[in-house]
Amino acid sequence: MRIDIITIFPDYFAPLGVSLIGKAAARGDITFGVHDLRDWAHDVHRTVDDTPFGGGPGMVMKPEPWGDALDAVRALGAVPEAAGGSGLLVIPTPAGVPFTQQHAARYAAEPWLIFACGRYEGIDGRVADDARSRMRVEEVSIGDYVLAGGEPAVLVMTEAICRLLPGVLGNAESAADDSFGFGRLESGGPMAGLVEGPSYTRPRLWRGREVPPILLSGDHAAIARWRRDSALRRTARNRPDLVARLAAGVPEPLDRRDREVLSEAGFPVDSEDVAH
Ligand code: JD2
Repeated sequence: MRIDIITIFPDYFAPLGVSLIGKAAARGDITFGVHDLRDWAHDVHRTVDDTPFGGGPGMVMKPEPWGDALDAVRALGAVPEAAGGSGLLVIPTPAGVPFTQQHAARYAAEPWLIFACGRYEGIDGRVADDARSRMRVEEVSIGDYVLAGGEPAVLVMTEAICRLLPGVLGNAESAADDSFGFGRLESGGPMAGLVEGPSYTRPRLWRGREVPPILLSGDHAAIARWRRDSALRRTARNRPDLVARLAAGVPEPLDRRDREVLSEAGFPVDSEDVAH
């Protein structure tokens, strides 16, 4: 996979040289191109921003450097990592579609991603419209809070995408674990639609606190049920939005025990809404 990033802060992407992503890049499983938008500025001061038409606070990124940068980076499409793909342009913006695990999985299957990092109050709206006339463009948001620019969003998305690439995760079983529990909100498996409960490792007794004894029982069916109960309780506590989906039978119908656990957690679930 090839990932190109256009930014006014190339140094922001030093973390891509570290950890699992850094190793995958060193192996050649991922190729990163980080490009300074100011290389395509049109004046000696390398200006990339201007005042907003119609008034308002702050500055807006000028379209000309972005148009030229995207044309130049798009011309990299002949490189081997991107062969066969036309490139998908991803533009982080607080006004975008919420980025989810499903986006991460879909992006991980692309041969070539191009990220456009805005700053100030964002990029002149014509840049995305113009790009859309020659490539696929998606505007995405990593969450309902306001960042100062797209760079941290691109680091977040890159991590979510790259950990799904074959061979990037240290151990094969962690990738297989994605069919369970959280992150796997839509993906099926026994924990689909739930956040995970806590996990435990040695020592069995720490600061007077025991690991839940069921986890040491060797009874795999009982452990699976206990973990689902634990996940349901944490989902009830932290994610009422997900409980509402579960109550509607999404992504899987709730069983009798699920409804009992949710009810005890203060979320009575109407049994008429669920399959029996
Ligand atoms: C960005 C800014 C618009 C005010 C480029 C913010 C984001 N979840 C998210 N929160 N904020 C962003 C994000 C992404 C790109 C830019 N700004 C600052 N934009 C209005 C301030 C500029 C994502 N993804």
